[in-house]
Amino acid sequence: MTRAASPASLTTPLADLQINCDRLLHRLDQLAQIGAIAGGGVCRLALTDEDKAGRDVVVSWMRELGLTITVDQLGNVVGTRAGLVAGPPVMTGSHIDTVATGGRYDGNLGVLAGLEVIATLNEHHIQTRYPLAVAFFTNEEGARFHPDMMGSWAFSGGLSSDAALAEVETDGTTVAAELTRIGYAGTVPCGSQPVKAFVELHVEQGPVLEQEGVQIGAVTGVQGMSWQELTVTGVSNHAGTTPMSLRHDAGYGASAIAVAVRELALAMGGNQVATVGSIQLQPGLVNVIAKAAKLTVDLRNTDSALLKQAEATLQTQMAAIAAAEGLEITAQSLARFEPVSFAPKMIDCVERTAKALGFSVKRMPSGAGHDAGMIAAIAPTAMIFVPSVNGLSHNVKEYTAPEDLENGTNVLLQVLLQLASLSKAGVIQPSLKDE
Ligand code: HGY
Ligand code: MN
Ligand code: MN
Repeated sequence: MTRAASPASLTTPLADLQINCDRLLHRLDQLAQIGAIAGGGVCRLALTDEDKAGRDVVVSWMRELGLTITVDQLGNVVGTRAGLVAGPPVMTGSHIDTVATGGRYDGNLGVLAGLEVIATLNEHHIQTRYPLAVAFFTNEEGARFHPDMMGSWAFSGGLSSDAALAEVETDGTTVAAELTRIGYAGTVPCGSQPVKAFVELHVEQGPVLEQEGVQIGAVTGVQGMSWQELTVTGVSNHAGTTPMSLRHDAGYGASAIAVAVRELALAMGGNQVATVGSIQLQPGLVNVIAKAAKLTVDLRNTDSALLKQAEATLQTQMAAIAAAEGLEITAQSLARFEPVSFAPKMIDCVERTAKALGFSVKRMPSGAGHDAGMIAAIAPTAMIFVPSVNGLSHNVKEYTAPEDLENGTNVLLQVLLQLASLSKAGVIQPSLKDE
């Protein structure tokens, strides 16, 4: 732990309280065994058997910690610790579903760090003025069912649970059927659980903190994102006999779009990023000109107008490619979120707390989408970032050093204490047991 001896400038008398990093690391390791894949990564796609197994373990830890558990219609799970006064909780949390080639920290850290905060308060018999809650939200990754942040979007009332439940996966199963199958089709209506404030601890998933040698990120917001699935339709033909001038090659069309996507991001510069993450050709044979292609395009920008500009540029380029090659190109939106800015007071709290604990801290936007970006619609929200080694994420080699995990969780502890305990006197309410 590399923090100042006593962070006197913190506004709570529990500023010296620290989490138990070994316990946190042990839980991270246990959860990472569920869906473990070669290379130290995790594959726990939303609503699969692995997701169920992970959910069951986290719920068992919530019960051990004495939390009251609710499960809503979309399988969002909230564990709540009573405060001295009743009312909406100060909430932390994230997700435990992963992409197919995921790491053990993306999402999982935010949930398990929340449980570590609860465990620390329990063992020190500290009761907060307001209730505290730890949540994990369904299908944050959107890797199996679209859109991503599905659970937290519905939890915050932005997505109708009926629409989400009806979402169909490529193998034909629906969210509703899978939630029932894994036993997490809850009854609490989505959008019915108010939240006093929300703070999410997450690995940065990018290179900035590591490159600048900064310990904590005080996240200012989440960039906007636009996911599309494009279908390119051409004419299948013989690879050997068809002159180039007579081809309507869907494989070429998809490839030309992929190049155009990269070029539009480079031409725009700034925060614009663009990715073609998946391309499938039909029939996908070496000597057959592809008759069809399906590809996904992920566009992101911190600026709403520039994101729209990127979408419009892509549209123009697709039309030109279609005309030149004699193809039909259609687009279906899979997900689209405007950029989100977090509440200034919440960002200040994270930054002030990190500094008071003796950590270097930097304000920065999030390149990745997060549940916090959805909960910000219903509660003052902040995020805390810790460094990702080599900026890697959505990669089995995702790694964050134990010291950084500990630092981030201690910042989370102190931020939650401030948010959940500010009484009129501005002090922590000691547990009633101590009196
Ligand atoms: O795609 C994202 O940014 C998030 O990991 N779902
Ligand atoms: Mn995540
Ligand atoms: Mn992710």
